[in-house]
Amino acid sequence: MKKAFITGIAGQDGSYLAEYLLSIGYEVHGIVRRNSTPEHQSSRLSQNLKNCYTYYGDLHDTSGLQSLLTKIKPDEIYNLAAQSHVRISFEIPQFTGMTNALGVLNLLEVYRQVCPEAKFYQASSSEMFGNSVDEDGFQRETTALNPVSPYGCAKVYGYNISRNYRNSYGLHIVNGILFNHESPRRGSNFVTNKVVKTAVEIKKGKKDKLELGNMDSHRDWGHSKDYVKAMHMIINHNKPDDFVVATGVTHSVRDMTDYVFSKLGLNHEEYVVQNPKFLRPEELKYLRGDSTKLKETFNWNPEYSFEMLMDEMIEFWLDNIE
Ligand code: G4F
Repeated sequence: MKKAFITGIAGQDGSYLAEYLLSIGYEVHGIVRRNSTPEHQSSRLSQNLKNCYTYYGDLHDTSGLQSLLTKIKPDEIYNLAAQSHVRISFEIPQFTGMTNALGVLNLLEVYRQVCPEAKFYQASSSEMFGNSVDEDGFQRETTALNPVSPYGCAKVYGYNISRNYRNSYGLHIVNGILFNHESPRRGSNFVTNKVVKTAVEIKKGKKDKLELGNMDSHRDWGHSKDYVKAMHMIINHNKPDDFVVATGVTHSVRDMTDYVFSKLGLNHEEYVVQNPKFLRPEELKYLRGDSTKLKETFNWNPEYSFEMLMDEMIEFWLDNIE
């Protein structure tokens, strides 16, 4: 039975990845950060999953990581833990840097010393591109990295140090450069889930407006379930490499909002107001990923379209808001 170790196992991607690996016969171990409300740590991942074990841990606590990796001896390590909110990274830039940049280095060092025969996946992000777009309107593995947020800058460090460890020490380290990916498990302060949840609350008479920031930015939105399968393919490639994971389809925040409200029989223009508090000091305007390398190497194709993704999220909130 192969063993996987997942940081960020209680998050959207961590929980889907754990479920996927369990379904294909893995034993799964993962760390969650201790906080004062335990419900936050178990809301996405069922506590009764067979062959799944969680521990308190943190990317800043290298001695804890060392004893866990020594004990577990995983075959695959997935580093998904992060301060994952871009706008909030402007409010807590140092914490974001310590976690998303130095946290990667902490884990790489423990891995290199304790279980260097394992494979290592680093969760890199399309936020690293910033406002770089190739002439044909896509971002891909060769597109310049010009981050526009503390989050993006820290992720570039994580990406580069992972490549550096791969090249310097001959370790099997890979980067998945994932474009935005959502699901009903997405935190409700990310724009898709915020729009869907609030639109359903408006539909059910519980709210009368939706406050948003910039509605003109474009994102390439896929489903987290499709993307965790890509993570598993990427880490198991015969040679360690870096891959973009994206749908290749982009929508503006305005179009996504219009889609959701229309599905509920509402006109978004009657309810959406701009609140400057949700604007970012510098904005990443346009993302559209080219996953040709991933598709040609693994025959990966997303099962979910944008519409299927949004419809699943709408159904979830219709079922879960009284
Ligand atoms: O949903 P978002 O907060 O996602 P963002 O910033 O693109 O980051 C996500 O995707 C990255 C991959 O590129 C990940 F690395 C990262 O961890 C995260 O998963 O915002 C999407 C867009 C932005 O342009 C933002 O300015 O929506 C715009 N927006 C407009 N109003 C809003 C809001 N975003 C949020 N969160 N809340 C708003 O009220």
